[in-house]
Amino acid sequence: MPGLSIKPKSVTATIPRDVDLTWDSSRKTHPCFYQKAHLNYARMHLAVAPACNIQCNYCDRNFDCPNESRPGAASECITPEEALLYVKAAQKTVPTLSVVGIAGPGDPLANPRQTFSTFSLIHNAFPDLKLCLSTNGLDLSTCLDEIAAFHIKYITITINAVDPIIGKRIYAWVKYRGVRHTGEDAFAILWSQQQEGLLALVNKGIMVKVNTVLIPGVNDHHVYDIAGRVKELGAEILNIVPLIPLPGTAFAHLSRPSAVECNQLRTKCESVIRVMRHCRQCRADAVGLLGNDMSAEFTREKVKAHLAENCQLDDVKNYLKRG
Ligand code: CLF
Ligand code: SF4
Repeated sequence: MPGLSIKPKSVTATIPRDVDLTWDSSRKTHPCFYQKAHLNYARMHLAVAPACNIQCNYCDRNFDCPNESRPGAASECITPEEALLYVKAAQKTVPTLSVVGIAGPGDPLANPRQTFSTFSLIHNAFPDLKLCLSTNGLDLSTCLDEIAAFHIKYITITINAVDPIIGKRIYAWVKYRGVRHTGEDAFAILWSQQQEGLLALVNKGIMVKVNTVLIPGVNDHHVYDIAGRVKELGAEILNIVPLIPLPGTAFAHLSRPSAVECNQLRTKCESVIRVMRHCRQCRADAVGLLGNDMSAEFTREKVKAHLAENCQLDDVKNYLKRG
């Protein structure tokens, strides 16, 4: 592993946690981190992150990142400035908006300029909105300062394996510090960075959810081990999401796990970690309550029309001129 300073085995200790995150009452308005909130509080995803730094074997880049979103239609990517205007528009039309997240369509941290420019604009304009991101975790440790600077308090890391034999079947390659790795090396780097990143976030008082894609015949017998390990590292919640087998991917031939299979596994894992049961595998440009996606109302054309009607701000005028 040329150029690597972090060895996978260096992250073995259970964290000495002096921060109890369960006191954090603000999560009661986060629709994903607190189940009851999803009926009353909305989230908005800003699709500003097109690139990815790894290749999961269930992913087709023509679709949204399946780690945190449902394939179906490729998202239209927007700029950070446009993202701010989308949030301004949402303030009028989605009054229950409590969280703004970046979840793709690639990996937010593989697009740090777009991701943190967006969070900076949103944080300055709307300091009361919670900021959230979902990542594969590879570049977490290099982004900790920005994460702290913009008060990003909710982070999801997708962790699909904690064992290299299983992990190497899930990832085709990992690009780290400019070098592309494959096989067990690729997984070792990713897993090392995921552990390091998770520990660092928890020690900063940031709430971490782990998403695990349930892949039949690959990691289904391994999810309980993942649950135990990420709990040791300080993750708050585990979200088991069923594989969506996409045509043209290495896992296209696998079947989608049934709701019964998912729920049995969730119940088993609940003995070691809090488990999310209300995930909607939403799109990278989802808007609204989890059960009521309004993303069709947030196309470029509709946002422009809404802003022209409702706002007189200079930045809006400039945006409309640029058209
Ligand atoms: Fe979005 Fe994800 Fe934040 Fe929620 S979604 S970035 S944590 S604000 Fe939520 Fe959607 Fe499931 Fe994600 S229902 S796919 S868990
Ligand atoms: Fe695809 Fe997301 Fe995996 Fe990147 S992290 S390869 S976008 S599923």
